[in-house]
Amino acid sequence: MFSLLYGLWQYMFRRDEYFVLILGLDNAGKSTFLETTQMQFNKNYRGLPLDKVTTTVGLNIGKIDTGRIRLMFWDLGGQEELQALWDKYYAESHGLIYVVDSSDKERLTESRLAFDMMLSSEALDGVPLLVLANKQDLQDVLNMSEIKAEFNQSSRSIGKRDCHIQPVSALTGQGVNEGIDWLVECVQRNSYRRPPHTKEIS
Ligand code: G3D
Repeated sequence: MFSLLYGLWQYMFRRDEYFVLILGLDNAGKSTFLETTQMQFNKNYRGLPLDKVTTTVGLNIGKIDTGRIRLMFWDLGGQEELQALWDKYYAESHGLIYVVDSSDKERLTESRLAFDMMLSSEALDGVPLLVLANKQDLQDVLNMSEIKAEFNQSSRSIGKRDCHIQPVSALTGQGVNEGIDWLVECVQRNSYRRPPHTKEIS
């Protein structure tokens, strides 16, 4: 009886928190994606107009609540010199979002190499991975097959973790909800490996 009541109390007053890293090259659209995600998921969120959002330098923090789950985002700068800081956050993360600029054909391979370097860290083993093919609202961008062909070269480092490529536009919001819904399901499914932080709802 006690455990039944305790379970009910936990269900009603506690929430699971998962940490999600947002990575990718500079200019890929990470800050814009974080801002749009918070606007779409948080009622009453008052953020910046998207044309005032500036590139991620250092760290942006954000959060969304969906059902009884809270995702805490760490959006890290993608400039080459800042990529060296990414691995400081790996051990604590429950999910990964990697943002690719679909309009930047010249930097596609550079983006895939940074992605490979990221996945070479054992600290990320088994962590669900959402790849966002961003800026799909623009004309003449790389399509999904072109992006998949490039990132398929990393299939060994992706391994058996949950992985999904989602076409999005961080600017218009297209595809953002679908991507986040997928990730929420995966981090929960992976919680036997990376348990969430459980917090009381205040
Ligand atoms: P970063 O944080 O990864 O460095 P930002 O990238 O979010 O600062 O975005 C870099 C530029 O790309 C910004 O333009 C931003 O408006 C634009 N951008 C981001 N996402 C999209 C998208 O989905 N579609 C389009 N068309 N543009 C996008 P500026 O001009 O401010 O540099």
